[in-house]
Amino acid sequence: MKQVLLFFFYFLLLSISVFAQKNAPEPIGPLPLPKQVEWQKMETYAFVHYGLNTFTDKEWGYGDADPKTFNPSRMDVEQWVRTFKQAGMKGVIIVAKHHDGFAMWPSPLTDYNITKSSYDGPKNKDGKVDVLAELRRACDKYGLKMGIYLSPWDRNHAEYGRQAYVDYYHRQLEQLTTEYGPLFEVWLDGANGGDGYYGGARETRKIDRRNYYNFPKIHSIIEKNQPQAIIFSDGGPGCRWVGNENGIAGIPNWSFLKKDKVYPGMPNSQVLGSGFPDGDIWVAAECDVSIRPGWFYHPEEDSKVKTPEQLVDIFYKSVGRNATFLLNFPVDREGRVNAIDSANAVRFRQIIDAEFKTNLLRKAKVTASSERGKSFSAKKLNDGKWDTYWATPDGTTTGSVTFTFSKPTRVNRLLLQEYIPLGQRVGRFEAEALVDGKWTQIDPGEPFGNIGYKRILRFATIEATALRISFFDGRGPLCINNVAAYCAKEN
Ligand code: FUL
Repeated sequence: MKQVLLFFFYFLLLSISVFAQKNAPEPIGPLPLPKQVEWQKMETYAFVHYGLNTFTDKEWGYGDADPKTFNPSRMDVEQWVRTFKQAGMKGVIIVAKHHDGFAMWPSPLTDYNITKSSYDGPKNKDGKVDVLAELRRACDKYGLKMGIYLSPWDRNHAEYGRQAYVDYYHRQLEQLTTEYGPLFEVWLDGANGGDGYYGGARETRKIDRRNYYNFPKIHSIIEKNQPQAIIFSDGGPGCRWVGNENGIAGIPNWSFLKKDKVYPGMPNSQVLGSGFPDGDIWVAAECDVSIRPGWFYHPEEDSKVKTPEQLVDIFYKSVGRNATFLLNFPVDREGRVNAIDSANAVRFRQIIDAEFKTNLLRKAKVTASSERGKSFSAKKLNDGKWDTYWATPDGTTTGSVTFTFSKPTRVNRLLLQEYIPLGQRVGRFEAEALVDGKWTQIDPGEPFGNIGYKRILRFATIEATALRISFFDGRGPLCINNVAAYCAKEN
């Protein structure tokens, strides 16, 4: 009898452990919200800086320019969106109000708005010119998502620095988040230079960056009216500034921040490039960069538009390092995306599409150092599906996967993705290639770093018979949903 019981006991233990390994690994926080995962999958989206500065040749308007200065000659919002679409952008964030306080929509709260300008374009449902309404229509027509930038700093408003302005800002936000349809992102800029027109006072006003705007209230307005929107700022909570305006994410790049250490306009913003490996909130990085030196259009920068190759390089340093790529287009004085910018952005996308056309690992034989069970086998790494992944058993936080080609194959790109709905886990990885029968480390010309949503390595073309990737310092069992390799045309 005792033996029978013992047998049953062992049988029970065995089935529990087998059952456990069939289950997905436990998530390891901090975790992204589903909307943060969807946002990161957008990868590239456009930014539009357009307004009085475009006509006064400034980057930071003082807040005193006559609204009549805004005078586009051939404005065409559909042309912007068509261009973004061709450039593979999945959405567009428009500067609804920059630091000069000029509203690009008919804000009933201020006269410093588009209806007082020289613009005579298509009208909104109330018979008024409204650049945001035009953008909404164009985005719907071409299937792009829309977002807004509403500068907290306002150099025009007489009450700036006092409570009345904060109420005004909250009411502007209330209107923008209720009248222009679904927004995928709301951009809260952290810049503040202090001085401004301020209703004619022309003085310097200091605010307490952390508390003045009442960020908890701002967040609650956005969350109430646009629950799907990602809130951008230096410290999130939806996504974070990467700490520079060159489009370059750090290596490694953790999607975590420490809640108490971050806020818009915070000092030491360089920590934002790599995040915190031991952070307590999920706030992935966004790389904002302009296709020209300035955010606004300046004719003398027509010869300084980033080339398609420079944009490709930024793609690898942003999307390829676990961040998103927010590419700014300074709309010109005609009211269009300038022809040079448009041609370079579209060519950029053609190059990217060509470089990632054929995944050479799709048909390669794949093996792993360990597997969690059939549902999480190594085969999930190259099945082309986002929601299936290779996972290691509980307690196994390192491992390697090997892809063997049927014949020696030329490669120069390696792409890796973690299954981020369960957290970002891999601390470090390395990649090797079997060349002429010898395992040699791949040289990406930069540290391997970590992975997250996506990591892409570029290296000189090698002819390999197999590739091996080793993962270290996992924060739990490994969950990798994609490994791909490509051979991009070399210049
Ligand atoms: C900065 C602003 O000061 C720039 O003018 C621009 O809007 C950029 C995207 O953010 O903080």
